[in-house]
Amino acid sequence: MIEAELAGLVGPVPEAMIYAAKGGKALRAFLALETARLHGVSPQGAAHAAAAIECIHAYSLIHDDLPCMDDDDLRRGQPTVHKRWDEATAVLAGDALQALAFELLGRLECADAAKVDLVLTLAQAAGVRGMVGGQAADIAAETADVPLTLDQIIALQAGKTGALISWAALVGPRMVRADQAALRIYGDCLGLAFQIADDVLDVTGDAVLVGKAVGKDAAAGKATFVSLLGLDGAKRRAEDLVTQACDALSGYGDDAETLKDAARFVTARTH
Ligand code: GRG
Repeated sequence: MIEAELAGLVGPVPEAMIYAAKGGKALRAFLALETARLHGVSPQGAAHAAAAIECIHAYSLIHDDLPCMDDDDLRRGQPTVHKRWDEATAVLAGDALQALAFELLGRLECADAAKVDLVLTLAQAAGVRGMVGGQAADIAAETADVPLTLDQIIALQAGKTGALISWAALVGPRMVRADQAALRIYGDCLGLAFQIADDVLDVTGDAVLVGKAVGKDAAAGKATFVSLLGLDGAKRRAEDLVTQACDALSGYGDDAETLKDAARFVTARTH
């Protein structure tokens, strides 16, 4: 979809945008489309919301990989955008993906009140109260005198990783102005389980399968779910969260099986 949006544009920035949007698991798009389906919205009807959240995600990965942030050469097994092109292209491609996300939401076909809600809440999830705030806290923690506590890490990750996942899980009820309570629990638990699984993969994962460098957190002496809970404790916590996420969906019956499978995949994944 992002490729189709940029059809006809030439030059390094649109090429880098398409490159960065490809090759991922598309978990956030899947959550948007599946929760839309649960609320009677077709894949076509929710496609712009699914593409919007993947645009924000792709932008965050491009910027996170920059030398001024995590300084990574590989992402999804391929050179990162600033390595494949250069830093200016990486910054601009990230900026343009963020702008494109809101353009896509603006073109979503749903009631105006639902559209405003989706735009507002995505801005909050991506911004200083969400992903950017979490990323800033993570960077600050690297040079702090005292390591973060478990509660502080949970709060940080709820912003850095959780906010976009939670937003994606609420696309369905938001589009039709339905009750959000069950999917809010599902999304919040899934987001935290996802981050714990990421910390576990940083310790146990194979760099080739993960598609990026592993072992960076331990090398940097960072407090993570694994350093605070131990490897088995972290895995158990992630499993408990997946169970909570699945239990929250009981009211949707068999219709929610694919979302439950996605939650189980998050802790079983190798990449
Ligand atoms: C630069 C503002 C800004 C924020 C960056 C998302 C993020 C914040 C940093 C990424 C660092 C990181 C690897 C966090 C762990 C969780 C995460 C977002 C992993 C990547 O998401 P996946 O596994 O990626 O869904 P794919 O490649 O499948 O799309």
